[in-house]
Amino acid sequence: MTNRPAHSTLASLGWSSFFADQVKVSEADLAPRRIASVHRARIEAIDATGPAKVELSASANTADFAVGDWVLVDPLSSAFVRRLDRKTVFQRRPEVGRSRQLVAANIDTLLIVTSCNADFNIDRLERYLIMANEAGSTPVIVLTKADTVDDVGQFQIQAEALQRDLAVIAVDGHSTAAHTLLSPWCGVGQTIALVGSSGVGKSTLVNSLTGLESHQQQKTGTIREYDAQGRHTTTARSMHIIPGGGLVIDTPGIRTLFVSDVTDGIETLFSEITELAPLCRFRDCTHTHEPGCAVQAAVKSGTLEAGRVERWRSLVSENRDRTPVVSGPRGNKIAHKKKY
Ligand SMILES: Nc1nc2c(ncn2[C@@H]2O[C@H](COP(=O)(O)OP(=O)(O)OP(=O)(O)O)[C@@H](O)[C@H]2O)c(=O)[nH]1
Ligand SMILES: [Mg+2]
Ligand SMILES: [Zn+2]
Repeated sequence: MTNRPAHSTLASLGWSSFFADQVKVSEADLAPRRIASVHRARIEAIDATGPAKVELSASANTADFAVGDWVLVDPLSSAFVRRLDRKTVFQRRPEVGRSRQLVAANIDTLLIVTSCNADFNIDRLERYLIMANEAGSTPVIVLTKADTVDDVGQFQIQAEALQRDLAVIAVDGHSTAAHTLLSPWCGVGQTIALVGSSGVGKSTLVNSLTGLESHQQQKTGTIREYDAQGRHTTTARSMHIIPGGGLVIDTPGIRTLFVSDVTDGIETLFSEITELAPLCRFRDCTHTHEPGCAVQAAVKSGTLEAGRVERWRSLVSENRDRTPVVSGPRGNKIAHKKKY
C-alpha cells in the first residue's frame, strides 16, 4: 500500500456522494478513512495523505470490517467512530451455521480470476458469478495464463456463454499489457477486487497493475503441476493504489465457494430462464414436468440448453439448503433482506 495517486484526493480513493451524504452535520469534524487491510488484531487505512491509522476499542472485532470499507475517525487520536454503509459487498458463508465472511466492500468491479488450465471450471465460475451479482458489483471474468495455451478462444467462448453481456478478458498476468486490458475498470476512484482459487495469478496481476518495486510487491507462489492448485500464498486481504487511477484489492484464494444467502444473483446469471418463467401455465412451475412449461418448451426447441436448466435447479437448491432460516411470527422464512 505504498503508491500514492498523483493528485491525492478522497475521490481518487473512491469517496463519492454515496458516502458523503451519510456524514451528519455533527460529524463534519471527523475524518473519513478507507480500510486498506484487515488483520486479526488491527486494521490499517488510507486517506488522501497516504497510510493512516484507525484505532479500535479493545472489544472491537476486526472481522466486522472489510477491506474497502469507509470509516469515520477522530482526526487527532484516529479513534474509530463509525463505519459508513456499504455500496457493495462481496461476502461468503464458508460453512452452514458459520457467520458470513467479508471479502471486500465498496467494489465497483469484481474480477473473477481463473486460469487457462485445470482450474477452469464452469460450475465454479457460475458460483462466483452468482455471488458477484449478489454483491451488487459488475463481474468480469479474467482468464490468466493465456500465454500457456495455443487456443485461448475456447475458454473465452465458454466463459462468455455463462451470463448475458459478460465481459471476459484473457491475459498474461506478468505482462504490462494486463494493465491496458484492465484499464476500462480502473478509472480514477474505481475499485476492483480479484477473487478466485489459489494459484490462478491474482497477486501476479496486482503486481503488474501497481508496478511496485519487488520488495513492496505482493508475494506470489508456485502451483502443483498435476492439478494447477496453488499453495495459498496470500493470507490477508489488502488494497493497493494503481498508478494512473483506481484501486485493486487482492484476496486469499478461496477453496470452495458455496452459494448461500442469495436473493437475485441466481436470476441475473440465468436471466434467459427467469424471463421465460412468467410464460409458464402455472405460476409455481418448477420447469420439470408441468404441462405448458415455457422453459421445457425452449429446451425442446433447442433455444435453451438442458444442462443450463439442470445447473440452475441445483444452484437454487444449494442456496435454499445453505441459507439460514429465520423464524418469525409468520413461520419460517428465508433471510431475504439485503443488509450491507
Ligand atoms: N505463465 C503464466 N504464469 C502465471 C500467470 N499468472 C500467474 N502465474 C504464475 O502462477 C503462480 C501463482 O501466481 P499467484 O499470483 O501467486 O497466484 P494467486 O492467485 O495470488 O494465489 P494465492 O495467493 O495462493 O491465492 C506463480 O508461479 C505465477 O508466476 C500468467 O498469466 N501466465
Ligand atoms: Mg495471491
Ligand atoms: Zn415452467
